[in-house]
Amino acid sequence: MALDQETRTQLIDGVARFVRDRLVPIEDEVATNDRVPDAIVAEMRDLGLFGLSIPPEYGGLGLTMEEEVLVCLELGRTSPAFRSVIGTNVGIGSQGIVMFGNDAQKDEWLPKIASGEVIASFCLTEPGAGSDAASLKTTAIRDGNDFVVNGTKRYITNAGKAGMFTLMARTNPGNKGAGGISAFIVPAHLKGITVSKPERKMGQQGAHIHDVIFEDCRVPADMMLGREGEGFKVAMQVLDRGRIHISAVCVGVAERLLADSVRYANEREQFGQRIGEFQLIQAMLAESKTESYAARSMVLDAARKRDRGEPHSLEASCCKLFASEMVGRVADRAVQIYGGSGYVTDYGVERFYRDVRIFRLYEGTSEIQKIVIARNLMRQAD
Ligand code: COS
Repeated sequence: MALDQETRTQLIDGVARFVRDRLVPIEDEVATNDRVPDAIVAEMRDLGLFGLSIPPEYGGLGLTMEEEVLVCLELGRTSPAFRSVIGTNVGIGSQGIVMFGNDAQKDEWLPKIASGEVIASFCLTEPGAGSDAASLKTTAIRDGNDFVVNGTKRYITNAGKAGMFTLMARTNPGNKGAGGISAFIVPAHLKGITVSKPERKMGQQGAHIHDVIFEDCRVPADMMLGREGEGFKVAMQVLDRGRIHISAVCVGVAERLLADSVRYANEREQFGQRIGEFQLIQAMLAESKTESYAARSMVLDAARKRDRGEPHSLEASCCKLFASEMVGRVADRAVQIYGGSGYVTDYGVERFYRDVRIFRLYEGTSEIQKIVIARNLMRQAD
């Protein structure tokens, strides 16, 4: 159920204040140290950010998708690494349980995920299965009351801190396609799980990705999420939702970069006037505004569609495609408007330029979004 107007305003204002007063001032420090301070994580817990999408009966805020988008628009106004701290609990790590978990699974995991006591992580991607997720090779073979899991998952966000994994594995090796895959909740403390050291990456320092290696890891059969053979659909529906969430973050970052660009254009003088007086600079500002406004409108529309219980896979992919590409262009223009300073670390613009590159890759590349959109169009026309 949607929040009443007053509570919604309080929440969004509270997040906006937290971003402005607590996160923006330490963006550079977090990037340099590759670490979000524990005190900040504790404040995120207190604000309820880990439980944005978890139903209130399990201790979360139970936001609608539209409300979650509004929060993400605010969270996007700082380094995306901060959003990543809560991202998997709010999205891909928890939503399999919210959508497909049975009562016992929900009772056990959701309150701890909502409070941030447990970090939830999503294990789909493998060394040989990125965009072609249905070709994943990790197996989960039934043995008595357990499934025995073997395989390697790659680039798994928050795996180093995870208390549980939502795992997609092949329970029927005879079926090499999507139908052979099942989803599981896997407590991170089980024997046979190794998490590698974090990868070094282009941007979003402070957010970490790891390999997760399963070797004869025995997962109790009652940890299966949904029905056997339906794990791919669990993953796809989790991703449909996640793509709206990520799109909102892209819009938030774009709005931040545009605000910074406008401020700089108003201050910086060349040829005896503020650079914002030049029409070529104005054109860049206008293009960034138009595109971020379009993306904002799309994301809110897709979120409302989901809230109404309507199919939204196509719209989620349209948003992810447009918003992630859009923020790349906005970041590029921001560097251009800042000129040489845009390339210098102290100004932070080059950091955002690197940070946003991942948006076109994770939770489905731009090319995958185009496939999803086109297939949906063709199916609708059938
Ligand atoms: N919701 C529900 N079910 C879905 C679905 C969705 N959004 N998308 C696909 N399915 C179902 C299909 O209906 C099909 O079921 P049936 O066999 O019962 O008809 C099944 O899943 C297989 O779908 P499809 O044939 O489309 O699978 P493909 O192997 O062709 O791949 C893509 C589909 C490419 C869209 C998928 O692999 C994908 O999204 N890849 C990107 C993965 C990704 O985002 N990775 C990021 C990792 S997380 S950071």
